[in-house]
Amino acid sequence: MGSMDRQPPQGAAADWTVPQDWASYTHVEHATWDRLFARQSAQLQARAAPSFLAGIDMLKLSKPGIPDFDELNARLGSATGWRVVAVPGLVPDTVFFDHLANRRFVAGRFIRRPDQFDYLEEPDIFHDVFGHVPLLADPIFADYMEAYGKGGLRAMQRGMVEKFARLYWYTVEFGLIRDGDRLKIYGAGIVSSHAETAFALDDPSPNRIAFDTLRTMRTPYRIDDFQQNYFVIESLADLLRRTRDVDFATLYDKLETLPDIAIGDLLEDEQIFTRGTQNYANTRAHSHSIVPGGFDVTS
Ligand code: HBI
Ligand code: FE
Repeated sequence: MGSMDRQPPQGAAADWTVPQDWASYTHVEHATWDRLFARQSAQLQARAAPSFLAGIDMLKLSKPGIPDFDELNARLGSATGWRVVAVPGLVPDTVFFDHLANRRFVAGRFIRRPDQFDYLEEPDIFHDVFGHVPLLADPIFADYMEAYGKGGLRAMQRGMVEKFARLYWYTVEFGLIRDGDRLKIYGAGIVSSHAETAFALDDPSPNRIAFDTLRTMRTPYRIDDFQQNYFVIESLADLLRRTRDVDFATLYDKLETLPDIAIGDLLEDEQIFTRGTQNYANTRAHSHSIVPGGFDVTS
């Protein structure tokens, strides 16, 4: 997480954006996108939220390979008014929130190397665009992301960014959604990860808990491995109501008195879809180191 006074690197604009420079991608880079896209689209047919699947078509442009942001933005813009802008990497929180508040989603322009096909620590263009853009074509989720950006700017003034970022993590990145009597995936960190797509829905290890705004903000998360908790929303409209239409000042007052909830713990009075064994977290020999402010993007 960057401090407020970090300056954009050379070649970046004041708002940290850079040109995508689509013409400079190599054949290998386009082929990496196409292979990842084919594998994830197939795996997600029965597992992703219907609104995510509907949005995947947004990424099928006139040319194969990595999406050209100009062409993508013409389509996304007419669907929901969102745009994708390229940035050099992680941007400071204020810059990130300000882009979201104005319906601009920041995306890395680089793609993982072929030897990083299955695991990468920082978000690349496949995570950022395949993972995030399909739902930005949904009008309700589009409003949620704008509201999140506006809420982030207010959270900064309250010194609550760390807690507020947990809301993003457990919804936008690692959220599950109920679909009839089944659970489906909508979080970008899951849908862009081949291994976590299976783990999040099928593994007995993690807890799957009914989403609650305050509860997620009290729950730390791990950036170096599969999640120990997934939070389940009822619908995108319900998520929007429980975030945009609540007074965060009241929630922050409560957060100042309530302790964090230990990462694998469950509360007595919450709705639980799956009581996890936590076997994976407890037995795995961890090979990935924790990168402060970093991202786990397994795929
Ligand atoms: N920058 N490029 C980029 N992508 C992010 O997802 C991102 C960021 N900067 C800050 C940030 N996320 C966090 O503050 C959010 O998780 C709240
Ligand atoms: Fe992401």
